Amino acid sequence: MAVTRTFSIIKPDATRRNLTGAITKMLEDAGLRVVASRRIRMTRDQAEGFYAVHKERPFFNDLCTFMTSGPVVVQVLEGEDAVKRNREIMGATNPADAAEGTIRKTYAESIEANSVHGSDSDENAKIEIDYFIAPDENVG
Ligand code: IDP
Ligand code: MG
Repeated sequence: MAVTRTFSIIKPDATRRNLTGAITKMLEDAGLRVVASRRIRMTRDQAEGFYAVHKERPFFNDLCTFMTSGPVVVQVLEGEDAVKRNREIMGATNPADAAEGTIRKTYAESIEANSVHGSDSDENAKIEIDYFIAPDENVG
C-alpha cells in the first residue's frame, strides 16, 4: 500500500474546547503524520467554496456559519492509505453512529459539530490540500 496524503480540519467545536492537541495525538497514534498545519479563521467565502458540493443540502448554510464560528486547524496528513486511515480514525459523520475509539465518538457534539473533517478520496484530498495549503507549507 502506498504512502499518500489527505486533508484534515480540526473544526471550531474542537478548538473551542482546547482539543487541538488531543485530536492531533489520536491522528498520530493512528499512524498519520502531520506534514502541514495552520490555525486559521475561515472566511464565509472559503467555507462556501470548500463545501460547494453540499450547496443544495438543507444544512449548507448552518454548516458554513458553524465553520466560520471560531478558529480551525487545517492540516495535511501523510501515511499508508491516508484518506482511508483518517476516515477510520474519524468515525461516522453522525457521532451517534461512530465506532468506539474514534475521534467523533470521543469528542463530537452533534452531526454538525463533529470535531473533524477528512477528505473522502485521493482526488478530493489533492483539491482540498490545494484549496488551503500553499506548496511551501508542506514541509514534511
Ligand atoms: P463527512 O464530514 O463525514 O465527510 P459529509 O456528508 O461530507 O460528512 O458532510 C460534511 C459536513 O456537513 C459534516 O462533517 C457535518 O459537519 C455536516 N453535516 C453532514 N450532514 C449533516 C446533517 O444532516 N445535519 C447537519 N450537518 C450535517
Ligand atoms: Mg465529506
